[in-house]
Amino acid sequence: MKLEHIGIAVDDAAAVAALYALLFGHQPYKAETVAEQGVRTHFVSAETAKLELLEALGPDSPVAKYLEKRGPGLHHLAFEVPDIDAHFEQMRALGLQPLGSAPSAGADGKRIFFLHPKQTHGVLIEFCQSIPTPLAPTRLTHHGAGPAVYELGSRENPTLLVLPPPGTAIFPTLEMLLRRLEPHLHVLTLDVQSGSTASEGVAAVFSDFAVEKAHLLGLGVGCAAALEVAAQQPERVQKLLLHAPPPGIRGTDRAVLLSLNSQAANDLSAFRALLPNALPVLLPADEAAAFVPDPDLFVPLCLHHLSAS
Ligand code: CMX
Repeated sequence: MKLEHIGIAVDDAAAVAALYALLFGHQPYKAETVAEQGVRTHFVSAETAKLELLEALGPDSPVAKYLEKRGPGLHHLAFEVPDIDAHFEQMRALGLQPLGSAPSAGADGKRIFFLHPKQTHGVLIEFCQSIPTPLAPTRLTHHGAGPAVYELGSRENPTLLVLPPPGTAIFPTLEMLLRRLEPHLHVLTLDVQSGSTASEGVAAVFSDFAVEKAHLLGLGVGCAAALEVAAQQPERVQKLLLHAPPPGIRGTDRAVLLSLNSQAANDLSAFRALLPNALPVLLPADEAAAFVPDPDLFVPLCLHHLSAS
């Protein structure tokens, strides 16, 4: 079971956010009102921990009661479970009494329930399950039919431009990956559709989202688009990550060949010559790897490569 987040009751979200930015180097990457829980949430990444700042929406909010009785501070620990309904029943079978008659909607696309701190030696425990909620694209309408762009995370974080295979809708596994990257990065996912090239799409994203430079992540066939962009706009590409490039993928006129065999190192040195300002990183994957990697393995690896100089 994974610790999903730590809830912290706050009476001044802006002051806490400013202090945490100093301590952890990150501004909140998302704020959300959860009327059903009587709270407004602000999510902050502290690298290995996700912190949920909780503001009371009104005097009846459980957070208002908490602040009144105990003052600001640690409020709850939330653990992710694979099946929240089954877990709810399991708690009952153990003789515990989860709050509410069933799991309910929480922040950050989750279904949640709590165990009362009286039952758990003074610690309010939440269980949660992420429920895929379709991402809404921001279409670049003034570029004609244009590519679809999905934006997640704070614009104050470094930008990661994700290039999946053209025409890829954001299906649940990809969405899960993007949401796991969201606390750490400003994530723009570009779905290049027919009628425009990757370079055109990326140029539109750079201008529409006022992005000067970005890391690129090619996924599967999307590696071809990432290579094309990196070759054409090297000054705007910081690091280039390629996951599961199909064998034999080639750059444009400069014929970059990347494969997953022992030739990869040679191929990458050729690529470095082509892209002196970028640091290409070929993430390990076997030939049969799905183009969307396992977030548990991929996200730490990706963050490690992106933070290395
Ligand atoms: N941690 C530890 N103890 C807590 C607590 C907390 N978060 N909240 C309340 N308590 C303690 C109180 O101090 C009090 O202890 P004493 O009797 O020793 O004084 C006792 O629990 C009862 O407190 P209360 O003020 O009478 O509160 P209630 O029993 O009415 O409600 C609780 C407590 C946990 C049921 C209520 O706060 C609740 O339903 N919380 C879950 C909902 C919630 O917090 N939602 C926001 C989360 C949003 C998200 O993550 O998505």
